[in-house]
Amino acid sequence: MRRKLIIACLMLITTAGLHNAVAQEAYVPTTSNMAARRNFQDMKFGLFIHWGIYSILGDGEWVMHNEKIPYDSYKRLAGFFNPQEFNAKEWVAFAKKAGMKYITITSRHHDGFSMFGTKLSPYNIVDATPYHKDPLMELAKECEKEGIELHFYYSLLDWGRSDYAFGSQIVNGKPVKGDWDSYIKFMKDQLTELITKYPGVKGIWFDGNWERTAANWHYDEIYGLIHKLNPAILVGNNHHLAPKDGEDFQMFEKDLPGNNTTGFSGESKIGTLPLETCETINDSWGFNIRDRSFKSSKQIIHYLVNAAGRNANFLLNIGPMPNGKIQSEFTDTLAIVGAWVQKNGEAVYGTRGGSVPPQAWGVVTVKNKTMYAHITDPQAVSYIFIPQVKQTVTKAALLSNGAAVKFKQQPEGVFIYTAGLAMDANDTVIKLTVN
Ligand code: FHN
Repeated sequence: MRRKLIIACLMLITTAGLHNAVAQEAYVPTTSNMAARRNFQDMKFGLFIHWGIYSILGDGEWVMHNEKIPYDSYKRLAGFFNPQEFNAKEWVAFAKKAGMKYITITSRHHDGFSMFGTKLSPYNIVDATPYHKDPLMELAKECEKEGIELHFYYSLLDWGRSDYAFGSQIVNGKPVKGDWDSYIKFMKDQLTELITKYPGVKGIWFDGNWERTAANWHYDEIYGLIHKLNPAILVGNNHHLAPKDGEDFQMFEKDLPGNNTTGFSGESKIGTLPLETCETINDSWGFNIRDRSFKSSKQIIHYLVNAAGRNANFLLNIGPMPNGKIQSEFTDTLAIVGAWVQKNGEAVYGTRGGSVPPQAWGVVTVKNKTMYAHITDPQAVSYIFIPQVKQTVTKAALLSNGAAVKFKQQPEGVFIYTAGLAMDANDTVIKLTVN
């Protein structure tokens, strides 16, 4: 009997040891995940959408917090949210026309309101609004039909739920108030809904870690669950830190990788994962009725090209209005961007950047045996110099009209002579064939 007991104990210890070893094993992405990462990098341009009940107030997605609106008062907005003019077809067509290949939309932001039909909280668009419909389902179906990838933004931070207990002190990885285990379970259950109910979801974009840096977010369980439900789903987290185990892409907020003008990216060391950078079309994420700091089509094209040259995707944000429409300033500007991308997309989609560091005149993207020099800042010189070109350049031509461009290759790089060339006001692309 005693011997049996000792053997049972030994077995338990060994199993626990094995279990620990498994739990600590580093994440190994599947083949399907690696293919999804490559596809993600090929897409290059995405539409970010911040949309929620806050749009009614026309003051951005932080309005509840910034204006110190009590949660119970803020919640009343749900009763007025009735976006009768929302049309998934129009949104997807708008993204496609702009040359975007994927959409990342807020499924739940920091206000805790679920913009999808969830069974896990009555505070959602189907149950708590007179609209009673699920726009994310409509969007998912339309995206799938139109070949646009859909990713869901998901806030880790929640200003209203009692189990999250916003403002609570964190001790031993948990808020002192609230019920952390219940909150983690709630998120896991909602993520399961998002991944299993909505067709064709390809990515989850987390945000809000920065509010509770000392908390144990149980990412091993959360990321593990997502990859168990669908190994190809790309997980990213806007924690403003170096990538963590289990993540599939790294994002930067309002800064190109390597820059830190906003102060968010001080600790965002660039890792080896696919990169994405997000920026707003004006100065706001959620609809802001007073914000008229619209970026020009040229600024947006430059952002896209500069991201591509740094090997990153560009996720451009808009905040739709409470009626479900996208304001004309955005549609007009993005139609111009789309026309440019239509002509020059070859030098953006499917390319990789980073083999040549950014130059004062612009950046370089590469696809197979072709290099694209993007001259976004022509300056007052009659040539540009591309350093570190190891392959032999056999031909140089303007992408826009195929006209031959003079060049000279030296051991330290290639000189491209631009005098007399038909320059593009946004970005003059010189196509170099290399072998
Ligand atoms: O607080 C959010 C903000 O509302 C918005 O969602 C952006 C998007 O990158 N992320 C947070 C700030 O880091």
